[in-house]
Amino acid sequence: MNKQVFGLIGLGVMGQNFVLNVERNGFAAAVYNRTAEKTKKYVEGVAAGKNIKPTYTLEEFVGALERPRRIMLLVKAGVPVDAIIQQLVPLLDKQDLIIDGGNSCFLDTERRARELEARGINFLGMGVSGGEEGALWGPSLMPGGSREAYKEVEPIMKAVAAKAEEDGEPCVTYIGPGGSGHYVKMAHNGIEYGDMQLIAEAYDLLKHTLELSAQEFHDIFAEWNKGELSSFLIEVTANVFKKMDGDTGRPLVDVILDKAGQKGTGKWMSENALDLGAAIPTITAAVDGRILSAQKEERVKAASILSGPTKKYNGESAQKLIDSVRDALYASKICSYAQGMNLLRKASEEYKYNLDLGTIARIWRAGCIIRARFLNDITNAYNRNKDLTNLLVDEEFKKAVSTRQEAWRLVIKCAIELGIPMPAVSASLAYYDAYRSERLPANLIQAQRDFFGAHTFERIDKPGIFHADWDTS
Ligand code: NBP
Repeated sequence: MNKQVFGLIGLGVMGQNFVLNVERNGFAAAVYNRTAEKTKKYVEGVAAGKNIKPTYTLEEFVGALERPRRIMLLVKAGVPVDAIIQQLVPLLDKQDLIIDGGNSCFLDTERRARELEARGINFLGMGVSGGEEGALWGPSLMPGGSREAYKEVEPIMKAVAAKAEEDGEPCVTYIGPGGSGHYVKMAHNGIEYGDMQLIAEAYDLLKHTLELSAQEFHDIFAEWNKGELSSFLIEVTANVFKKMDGDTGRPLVDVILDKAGQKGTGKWMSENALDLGAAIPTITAAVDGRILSAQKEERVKAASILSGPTKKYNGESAQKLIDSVRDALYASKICSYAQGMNLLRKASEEYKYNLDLGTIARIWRAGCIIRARFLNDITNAYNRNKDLTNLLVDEEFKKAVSTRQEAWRLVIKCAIELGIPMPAVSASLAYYDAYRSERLPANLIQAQRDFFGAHTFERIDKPGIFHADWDTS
């Protein structure tokens, strides 16, 4: 009897859709889920009549697959991944491959790769982006682990991945060894946090200054989606403003509670950036923004205690302000990606991932949540100089920021005057101003450190390590 070429464990929204995608592309699949009813419902429902074999024990699942087996896990990240691996491994043969397609922490992936390698089992940690629609019609895939193991599934992954509009290239590439695939997925998600916060801040400023209607916001974001900001997230935002609430007749966005949730990948990125000594202030501001938003009850109390400016907006014309906010958003986005790519560069050195940053930007062009026209510009920047230290010093990005900085500063000035928080837009500008500063006030910090802790300092006029006797003038 013919065996199936691809096995999937975990029939959540991602798993169900991913298998349909695999089967639609001509690969026979077997599926297993911890809760059997879900498997039954799946194969009798959306998967009926397709070459998708249901299995109800792991033994049956493993027995249904051709060797070396290709098994992908799409289960909740964390303990469930270890639990499934533990149950699977005794049933597998050497050279079989396990792919963890969930949002696992890259450090867990490093550990699992070591443990499985020691047992002769191949392992890939693969970031999958694009949500349920992406899983079904073409996600962006970030596989990391052994290159030989990737070769075993490359034809399947290239077939199921999203294809870039510009050149039809599949949005998947071998990322690098160990946990690099999940590392890059983590960075993708952190950048996504940054994009979403920046868009929300742009909306907030315009809402408070111009008191725009949902229809006007729809029109503005739809217009922005035709230009340099063209992206999935701007398109989603435009469409959000069209949705009306059936109960109240108001725009749905206006009745949604202002408490943002998070599942941790943004926080992981900020934590890791601190570990590696990489500054990602825009992305961390986005994580902080979600944390502050979640403290709703405290904010409501504080709102009746603390005061801010009372003045009303009385600045530029509405159109000039809208255009300035668009420019501020784009300049901030460039800074955010500069930080994200810089973190990837540092991680590549630290963990020996040998990441190709231009190619990573290329596989984010379609399928994933941060897909955007702008990613072509990033790939082009790395094509011009593969050792680019920071996107901001690329000729094209330098121009893009400098032609927008007047508008960028105007928007932040307006936010400060009116007391409207724009933490991510402001963090981007501060990053830009700090990065372009030949001299920062760290001389004073070094003096303070030497004063109270004899931490020593270097001088600008001669080499060496110095300590001053601060008690004598
Ligand atoms: P969930 O993250 O909600 O996980 C549901 C699946 O995990 C079900 O099949 C469930 O089985 C299984 N599972 C759990 Br929970 N504990 C288990 C255990 N101890 N042993 C075996 N199976 C277990 O599903 P999802 O939203 O489809 O996401 C899957 C992965 O993809 C996650 O890592 C997620 O972070 C990642 N991801 C999700 C999205 C998205 O948009 N949802 C996007 C990108 C990546 P059961 O049916 O028996 O409970």
